[in-house]
Amino acid sequence: MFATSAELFARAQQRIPGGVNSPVRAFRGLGRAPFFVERAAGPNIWDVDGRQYIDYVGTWGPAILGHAPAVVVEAVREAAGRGVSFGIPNPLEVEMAELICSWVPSIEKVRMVNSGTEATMSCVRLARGFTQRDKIIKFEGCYHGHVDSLLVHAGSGALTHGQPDSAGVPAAFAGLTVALPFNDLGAVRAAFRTNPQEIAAIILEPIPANAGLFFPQAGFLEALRKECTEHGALLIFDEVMTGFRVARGGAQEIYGVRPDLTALGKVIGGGLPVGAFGGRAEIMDQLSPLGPVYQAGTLSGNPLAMAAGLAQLRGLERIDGWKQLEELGRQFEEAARDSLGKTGVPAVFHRIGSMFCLFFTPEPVIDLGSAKRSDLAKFARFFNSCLEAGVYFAPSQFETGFISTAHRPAQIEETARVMHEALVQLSR
Ligand code: HOZ
Repeated sequence: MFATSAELFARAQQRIPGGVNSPVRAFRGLGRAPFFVERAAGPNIWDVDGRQYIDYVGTWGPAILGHAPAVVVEAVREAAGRGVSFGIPNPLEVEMAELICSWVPSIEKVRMVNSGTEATMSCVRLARGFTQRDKIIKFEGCYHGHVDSLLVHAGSGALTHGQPDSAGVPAAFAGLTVALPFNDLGAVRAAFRTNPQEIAAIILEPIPANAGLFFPQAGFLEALRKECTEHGALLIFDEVMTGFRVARGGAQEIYGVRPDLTALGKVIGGGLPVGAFGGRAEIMDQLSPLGPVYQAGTLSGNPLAMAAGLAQLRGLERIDGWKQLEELGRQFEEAARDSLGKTGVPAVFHRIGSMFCLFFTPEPVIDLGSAKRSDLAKFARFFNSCLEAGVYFAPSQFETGFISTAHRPAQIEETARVMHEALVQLSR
């Protein structure tokens, strides 16, 4: 039997900064301490205190088939029997590279890394090496991992904890990052004008999902593509969240825009630590040992991670997972909109496929500025009511919810009941 969450958190705070290994897990601003997970299966997690939850965090995205799906567990077990790490090429890396390139047409060559942060960091270095330019454009509220030059007006935990510009990032690095409001094409054009021949790349989440969830306005991504091409800059899509989730070929498939480079993670690792970055062959061939841009990793292409990722991706395709996720997402959305209508709570609901967010603001959310108008006290009350009733949503207004193929309509119905009750309480 494990210690209780309270005991574990007290011990953790003595030895782990803030008691957590990633800040957003600390549940700050919610008036409560985090719970500790004992196990997870399908759509559920159980904490060490014996409570069961319907989970809509899904380990922040990777658990697209639910937790511990048999295909993934079996693949990892089988691969582990043959060795857990080689540090030399293995056949599964080749299979993974071929699968990624065949599902995402803009990716002609790909390299595996161990996290989304490594993937975006490598994209930026490669873009700088390829274009021989130093500056990059990013968008406020987009979060690309904890890369120095990308922790400027960042989303996710950095935003939740009020540190969108991290200490420890030299001003000289941050000075090379031009941060602009999302969906503001005029600002992008002005940035190209005032930094002629200096912008190496634009990096963005094509569907920003780390400041809540909002969408590119019609024509925005296409216009970014055009601006980059005209100015000799690269277009980098960070599809760590959306890749293989919103569609088989990610957000770029939905919007029909071809980036030069793409960063991937989460779903491709089946829950193991994995990232990847890829794109046009002439750019990727600038990487060492072919080219002058250095990038490496002892555990990159790790056989367990490759086995887990391949099993998950193939499993998803076998069951036509994206269709199922859309149906579950639609059911969830109908229930949420119905409750908002009945209770009159001023809120904006966003969804694409199995990703969703409920912003506690009456105004449209199109960028970080509008997302930040959300009522965080209301969010905290909603989150806590749902958690107490056995539904676990992401512990921050500035995160996205995820549905998995393991969620059944009955669980969505139960979630709808719990959400409705929480909204009724908020409306009083
Ligand atoms: N939004 C983050 C990942 N995209 C949450 C995970 C974390 O920072 O621990």
